[in-house]
Amino acid sequence: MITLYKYTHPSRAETVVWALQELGLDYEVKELDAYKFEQRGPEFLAINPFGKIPAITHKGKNFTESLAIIEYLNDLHPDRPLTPRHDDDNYAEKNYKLRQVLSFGLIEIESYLWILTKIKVLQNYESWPEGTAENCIKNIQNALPIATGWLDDQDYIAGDSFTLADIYYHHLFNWLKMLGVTLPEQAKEYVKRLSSRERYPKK
Ligand SMILES: N[C@@H](CCC(=O)N[C@@H](CS)C(=O)NCC(=O)O)C(=O)O
Repeated sequence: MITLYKYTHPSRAETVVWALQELGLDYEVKELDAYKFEQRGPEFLAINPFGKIPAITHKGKNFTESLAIIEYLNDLHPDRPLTPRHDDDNYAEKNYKLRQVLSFGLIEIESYLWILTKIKVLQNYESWPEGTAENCIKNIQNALPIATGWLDDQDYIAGDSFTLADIYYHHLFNWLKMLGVTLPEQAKEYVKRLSSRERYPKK
């Protein structure tokens, strides 16, 4: 049995829930209350010493980092449906595309988004020089046309089929929206389309 640790409120862990649903894997959920700092209690620190969710336990082992967890879950499925098939003639190119898109999102969008979150949402914990939020938004706005450009002639962010990159970019775009960053129309439509997938977790 897979145990997923998530918060009582929406967070990155929702990407893991979606992956579990897409893959049809059995799992149980343990919810932590971030406002009571349960992620920093000894019981959870034994699972993730960094004190962050999501984390999963499976076969007595602990797994952390949302994207790596999704890759692990995908590997548990005999068909690995969330990554390109190894027997595909264009495997190398398709896998490169997936890694390129993920790397771009992590470095060119999420890093700024994370700082923006620290400034706008978690003001009590850290202070950042004036103008940092504006710089973050500028960098994100520069990166967004590249990401949405990938959707010009394909339905999915890394190619012609649904991959774990779609789960990740759906999360990134929703996160941007939550912080008041204006999304290109194409990104809004993409989020709407993905949210209507049969296995998208219903709230
Ligand atoms: N790179 C990590 C980031 C994990 C992360 O920052 N999780 C946040 C919630 S979305 C968290 O647990 N923050 C609580 C804290 O820092 O105390 C991942 O993708 O799993």
